[in-house]
Amino acid sequence: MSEVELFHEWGSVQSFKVRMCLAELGLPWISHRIDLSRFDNLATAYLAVNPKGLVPALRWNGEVFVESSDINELLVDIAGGGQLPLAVEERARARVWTRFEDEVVHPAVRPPTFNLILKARVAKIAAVEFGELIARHPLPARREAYVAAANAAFDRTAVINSIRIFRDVLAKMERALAATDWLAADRFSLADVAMAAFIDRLDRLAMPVLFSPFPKASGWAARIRSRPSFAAAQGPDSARPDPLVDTGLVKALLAEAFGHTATMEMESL
Ligand SMILES: N[C@@H](CCC(=O)N[C@@H](CS)C(=O)NCC(=O)O)C(=O)O
Repeated sequence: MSEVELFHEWGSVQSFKVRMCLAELGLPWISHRIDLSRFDNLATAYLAVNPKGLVPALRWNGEVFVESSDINELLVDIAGGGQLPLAVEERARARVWTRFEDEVVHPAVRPPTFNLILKARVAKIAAVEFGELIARHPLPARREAYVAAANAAFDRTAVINSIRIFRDVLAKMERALAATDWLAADRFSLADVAMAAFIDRLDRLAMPVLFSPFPKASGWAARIRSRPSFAAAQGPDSARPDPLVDTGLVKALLAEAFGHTATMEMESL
């Protein structure tokens, strides 16, 4: 079998999904780290791999595949089914979750990640160098968002909006987990892989309190965190060098998101 090569960043949510899938399937892979803090995703060599300048990208049999959810389905096929395939209707349900992660969860994760983790990183790059680097971004929307975010003050409104979405996401998971042991079925699936990346990011953002009104989602998250594939997807600590977020600030944002009686309100959901 041809070797699987993954172009990825350790601190990227969508790369996490693919690394966890690889670990679940027990597929060996070759790692090409694309250091997003140095904007290696915009280097000519990487744009030749993925002209969109995004990670992850997977090279297999000389062909490049992008979009983390599509990559994970391909990996299941490459592994010859592995442990992840489910009954037809369960597979359809799993796709609803992976699309939800791509279209709702990942976009919601970006403002807190940028404001609480990456802003400090961007601030370290000299303005001229940053301008030159970001001008290479092939996606105009991303380029403009980076420039705006780098120059703007901390975007409290966007972060609070995301925190409210996170709570709704956990409420949705709670409802699903009342029906099945895992998100799409009574068996672990790509749905759980996709949402595991969200759990890892909530942990990195120091927002465990969001779980407190949701016992089933909390139990699911504990099961997810204890899977060897979760640790494998996280990679070594040294690979994720961003400083931990300011927990005092996160607490204040959580209180603002839910009112000053945050815990009470969340428990009544
Ligand atoms: N829908 C794509 C999204 C890929 C994506 O946005 N990746 C982020 C990291 S999680 C990235 O490459 N960011 C770099 C940038 O925006 O320049 C997927 O799921 O693969």
